[in-house]
Formats: sequence, structure tokens, C-alpha cells
Amino acid sequence: MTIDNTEGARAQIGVTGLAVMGSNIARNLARHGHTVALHNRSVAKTDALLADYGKDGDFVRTETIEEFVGALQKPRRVLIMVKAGDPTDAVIEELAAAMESGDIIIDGGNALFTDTIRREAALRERGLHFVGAGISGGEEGALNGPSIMPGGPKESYEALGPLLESIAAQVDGTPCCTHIGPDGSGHFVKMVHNGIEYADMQLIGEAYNLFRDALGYDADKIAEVFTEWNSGDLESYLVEITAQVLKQKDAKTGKALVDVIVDAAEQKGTGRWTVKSALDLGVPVTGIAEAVFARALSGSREQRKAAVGLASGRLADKPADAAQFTEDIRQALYASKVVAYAQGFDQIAAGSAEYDWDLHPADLATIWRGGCIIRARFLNRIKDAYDENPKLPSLILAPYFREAIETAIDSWRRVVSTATLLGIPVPAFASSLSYYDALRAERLPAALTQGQRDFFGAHTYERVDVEGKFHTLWSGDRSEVQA
Ligand code: NBP
Repeated sequence: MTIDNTEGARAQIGVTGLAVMGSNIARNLARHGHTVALHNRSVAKTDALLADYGKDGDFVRTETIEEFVGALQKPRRVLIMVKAGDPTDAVIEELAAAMESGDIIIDGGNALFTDTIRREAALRERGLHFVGAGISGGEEGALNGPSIMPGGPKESYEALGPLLESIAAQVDGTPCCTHIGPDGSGHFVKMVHNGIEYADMQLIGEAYNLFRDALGYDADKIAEVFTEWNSGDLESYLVEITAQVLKQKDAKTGKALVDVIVDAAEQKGTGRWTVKSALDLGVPVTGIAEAVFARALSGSREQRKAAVGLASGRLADKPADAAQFTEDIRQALYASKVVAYAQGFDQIAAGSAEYDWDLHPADLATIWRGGCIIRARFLNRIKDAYDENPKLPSLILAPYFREAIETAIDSWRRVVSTATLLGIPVPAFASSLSYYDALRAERLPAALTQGQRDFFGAHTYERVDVEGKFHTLWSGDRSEVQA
């Protein structure tokens, strides 16, 4: 129902930016009994939403920002769902000029967390609350229940939390929404979520590729495997949709759709942001980085075309025992996935320490169980692990995952070595295994690196037996001095 805007400040929340995400969230809010003021730069989108879905609930149609702000109950709550970057700054500026102290502006777009830190600080100066909220789940989640990761001031969550929790996905009666932490923490956590999503998708892609190129399976047969996997430990949204994509037939050719899609993956940037941030924080997110680079490599079409026909050096035939190899791939996928999540949670811990956010990993695992793209049965295990020990040095060390990797380790090695012998690329499987081997190694070649650094740059080194920093006089008599 469209409520006449002359009736005064009636709406509990306003949504500006009514493209696919904004209009679905507005509908979700209205379906949950909230009166929603609608605004979009071009009025046509507002009218289209009202014409098509006005019956979803109570909406207030507005055209100007002043009208929009005037339609809201105090403290005013406005959700911005516009394109990230400059458009978000432009909309914030317009809104801030029309709003009053104590009002809340929520940015639900995919903002870079450092922009959110900057915006929150600037709006705080003006007496306004700014909440950077990561929203995951795509169009479908926005309409039927996303996972919501709101940052910003704790007190703003009191006015906002119940409203957001009412529209979030629910798992076992718990909403997939909680206050994440101050300023940019919500968008930071959403960024790492997307990074993990990249890794998860790449790992699934590598599993698919092994079935196709090592075992010679067609898309239908691979879809069957993924369908079966989705009833076990690997049960997840991404595994489920993988089976659906693989089953889909192309209407034009009758072939599997996946076989007529160009094999060049695109990216919008959140994976790249995750890796850049991880580099700044010094956290090895090798699985996520491999996934971002794998997309970049797939998109280097000219280079790839020129490289077709290069020596393969294939040293093996296809695996003789298809059932065993299938189980090996399942185990390798699970173990590599544990590594990808472990690395993502390491990055979250490092971000929390760097920005003084006091983030709670178990809460994140809880709100990622539903609504979002990486939702998975597996997240219950992560929640349990962090509930038991919030200061886990690595997810890999939690008893459940330690055992899972122990079970998977032989399969994992067989998959990586078989793929290598067959010349099939498995960057994420291989780098996850190497990460695991490096983490558990008693001694790493970093000792040699330190020796080299001392040789060419007098950068000094520590000794295993005596405290302090040392330097060898490499261009002198090669005796050691304390630095
Ligand atoms: P888009 O990212 O495509 O943005 C389109 C919206 O931005 C339209 O409402 C457009 O108004 C508005 N807009 C632009 Br563009 N420039 C503007 C400006 N200078 N001033 C005011 N409004 C402006 O929409 P979306 O795909 O619905 O995504 C919305 C946000 O949610 C983005 O930040 C996105 O990254 C994030 N997100 C998207 C997904 C997803 O699955 N699509 C998932 C999670 C988060 P107009 O109609 O007048 O052009």
C-alpha cells in the first residue's frame, strides 16, 4: 500500500537506491511490517517498485531528499543502497545536510572498509550515526533474508538492531545479523567474507576441473557428485548451486550450459581488496590470493591463446580407481576449505587487533550460517570451535578440524600430486596444502632468507640458542658480532 506522504513522519526506515538490492531490501522490510520510505535518484525506479510490488507492505513514495527525510520517524534511519564509491559519498552528503543529530545513516553497499572508517568519523563530528553494514546473499537474500554485518557505533545498534534482525535470515531461531564492532568493522568483515567466497568458489572449480580433465566426466555426471556431496559435510549453498549450474542445458545447442560459457572469470573487486588488506596486515591468505589470481589468469585471454600447445610433460594416465579419486577430491576440497576459512579468520583477528575492534569470531560464524553466499553446515563447526576457545591460534588447531585434516591428508596429497603429474592446474588445492605443511613444519627455510638478508643488507638475525640480534661480518673476517 502506498501511504500518502502528507500524513507526516510515518516511516520506520527509508531506503534510497532502488536498484535490485535496494528494492528487494525495501520489500523485505515492508513484508516484515515496517513502513518504508522510498527514494531513488531517478523517480522511475521508485514508481516501478510501487507498481510491481506495492502490495508487499506499506511504502511512502518520495521524490526529493527533503521529502524522503521528512517522511521518517525520529531517530531517522536511512539505508543507502547505491553504487559503492563516489555515488555513496554524494548521497551521504545530501542526506547529512537534511538530517539531524542522533539520526542514523546506514550504508548497505559494498564499501571499502577504509572509506567507512573515514565516513563514520566525519559524520560523528556532525552528530550523526553512520553504520557501514555488509549485506550478503545477493538479490535473493536481500528479499528473503540476507546475512547482515552492521558496524558503527554500538548505541546506533539499539535503534537499528531489531529492525535489521527482523529481515535477516534466521538459523535455529537466531538471526544472521549482529553488531560487528565500531566504524568500518562491518564492511571489513563483509570484505573477508567475500574473499573466503572467492576461495571456496575456486576450490569447487578445481574439483570440477579434475573430474572433467582427470576422470573425463561430463557435466551431468559431475552434477551428480556435487548433489551427493551436498548431503554430507560439504553441504553448502555454493555446492548446491554448483550442481544446479552443471545440470543446466543450453537452449540453443542442447549442450551443458557450462560448456558454452567462456572460461574467463570476472571480478568486482572485493577479493582483490581482501588480498590487499591481508598484505598490509601481513596475514598469509594464500587460498584467497590464489583464487583472485586464478580469475585474473583466466581473463588473460590473449596470453592463454598464445600459450596453447606449450609442453605438458604429462607423467601419468588418468586415475585407475575413479571412486577412490572422487573420495580423494572430496577430502581435498574439505581440507582446503578449512585452510581458506582459517586464513580468513586470521585476517579478521589481525584486522580486529590493528583497528581495535574486539571482533568475535564465533559471532561471525553464527551470522554466516544463513542468508549469505558462504552459508554452509561447516560454519556450525567453526562456531563451536570459537565458542570453545575464542583465542584459537588457528582454526586448523581446533580438535574437530585437526582430526578432519588428519583424515583428509593422504587424499589431499594424492589429489595435488596426481593433478601435477597430469598437468592440471590446482592452485588453491596446492597452495592450501603447502600452507598447511609450512604451518606445521618444525623448521622453515626462512633461516636461510635471514642469512641472505644479513649478507647483502646487514639486516641481522636472531639465533636459536642466544637472545639478541646478530650480524656476521660477511665482507670482513666473517666473525659474528652482536648488533
Ligand atoms: P548498483 O550498484 O547497480 O547501483 C545502482 C543504484 O545506485 C541506482 O539506484 C542508482 O540510481 C544509484 N546511483 C548511482 Br549508480 N549513482 C548515484 C548518484 N550519484 N547519486 C544517487 N544515486 C546513484 O545497485 P545494486 O546492484 O542494487 O547494488 C547496490 C549496492 O549493494 C552496491 O553498493 C553493491 O555493491 C551492493 N551489493 C550488491 C549485491 C548484488 O548482488 N548485486 C550484493 C551485496 C551488495 P539511478 O537509478 O538513478 O541510476
